[in-house]
Amino acid sequence: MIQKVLVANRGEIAVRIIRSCREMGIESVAVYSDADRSAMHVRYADEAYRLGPAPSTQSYLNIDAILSIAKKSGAHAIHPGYGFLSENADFANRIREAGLIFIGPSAEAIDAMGDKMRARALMQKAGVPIVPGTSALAEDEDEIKKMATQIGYPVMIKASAGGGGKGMRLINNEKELINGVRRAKSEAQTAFGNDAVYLEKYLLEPHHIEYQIMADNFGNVVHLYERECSVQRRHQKVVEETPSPFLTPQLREQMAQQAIAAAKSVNYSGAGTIEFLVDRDRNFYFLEMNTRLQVEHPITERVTGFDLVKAQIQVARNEPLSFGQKDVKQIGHAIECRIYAEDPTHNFVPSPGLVKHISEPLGLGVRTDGYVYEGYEIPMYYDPLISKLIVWAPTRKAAIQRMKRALYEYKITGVKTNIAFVQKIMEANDFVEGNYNTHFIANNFDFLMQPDSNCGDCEDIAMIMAFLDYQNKQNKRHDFARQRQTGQSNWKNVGRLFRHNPY
Ligand code: MV4
Repeated sequence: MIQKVLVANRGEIAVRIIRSCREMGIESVAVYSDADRSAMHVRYADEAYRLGPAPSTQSYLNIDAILSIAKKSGAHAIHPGYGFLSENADFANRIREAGLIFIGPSAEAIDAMGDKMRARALMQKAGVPIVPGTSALAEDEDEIKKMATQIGYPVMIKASAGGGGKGMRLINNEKELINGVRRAKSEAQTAFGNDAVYLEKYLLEPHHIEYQIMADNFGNVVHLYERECSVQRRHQKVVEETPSPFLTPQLREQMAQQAIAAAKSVNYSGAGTIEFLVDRDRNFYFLEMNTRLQVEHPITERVTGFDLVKAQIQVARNEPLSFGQKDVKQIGHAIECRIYAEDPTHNFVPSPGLVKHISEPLGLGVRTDGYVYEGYEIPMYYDPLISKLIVWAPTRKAAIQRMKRALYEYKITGVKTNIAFVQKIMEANDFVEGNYNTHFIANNFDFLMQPDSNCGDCEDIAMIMAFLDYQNKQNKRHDFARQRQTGQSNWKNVGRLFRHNPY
């Protein structure tokens, strides 16, 4: 039924999906923009087809182009990955109308969970706790004021068509309310073409904890435990871990049951994630449901041992899940650091460009899901994620030590990265003690932005590379070759030189 899959994505997730396809004996079809002509997913796939120019709207968001290639290549199914069209109900519908299989949930489930007010109403009906708040806001300003007073300030205004932090506005008192609602509606109309907004009680210092769900077409819904995702910068997750150091065993089980109830309430099929906010008194509330595989899925794969992409394809093949709830255990502790081509010293501005050198960590309990290689040009058009560094160890303390070791080994020159930033996160007391929430980065920003002692190595490497480039440009290749013949390593000498006498 599914022997050839078109991967409608790029970067690390496209490589990740192609790997599972190859292990399943399924042919893979890559699609690429002009900026991705020499990208790793193009090399790894069995076939590759050009989508169009670099801008996403003309390539990875171009439904007609993707469907045309699916037809031309004879693909049986399309995997959307995450981002791009992965939560676009119209894309799912058009794939099925074309007689192909969309590897994901029904368009109805995507639609329902994409409308945040509708999702809240569905969850409330299913008995899943939601944040105290309103459904659709009244037009009348006095009515809105009454609602906000009933909820209690501070309140959050949220866009129904928003999500992931987009279209949110914090209101501290009644004076800010009406103007805040007007602006939130206007911004929502501009951003999403839908001005519907609603109010929620603002939860102080919450944790952002999500549950992985896997469901098949036969009513089987299994949870694969939680991921702690509170280390975020401007709604961009940076570090995720499982198990969460904040959950008690009882709370873990309670939330798991509610996650399953949430999935069942929309007849969910495939991989999905139920996001919760957990306040400092350990009350938990449904936040959003993501109807796609998430960036941070590998930490769940590592502690449970299940390949979630394979499970997605098996469900899309209309097979029952190959595992039941009794087969899902949390073994050990896994942490993921997202490695971005961005410059923390310049407000995390993206840092596309030529990768001059990359050496990735290996060794016991280390996995990197990436797509960047030496000589690759990181394009400016897309998300600056270079890779995810995932480590596993028997305990949280050992996992942090292993992550610090792996980050120390991770060397990338030619572009700026956030490696030094995430190294500091691993050293921060609140993180090490497991005593942090969604305010962690804001509360520790000065410490996290301190120049890192380890970073000297990165500078050495960069300087060595610069020196070697200089030397080569001075046509001193023969010197280098001669030194190699005499066994006198240029690298060691240069490294020693720079380590103690930086410019
Ligand atoms: C909230 C909240 C506190 N109270 N809602 C929604 C989208 C998700 N990415 C973050 N969201 C939040 N919703 C209520 N009623 C706190 C968050 C939140 C957050 C908010 C602002 C800045 C960073 C944040 C990180 C995680 C969670």
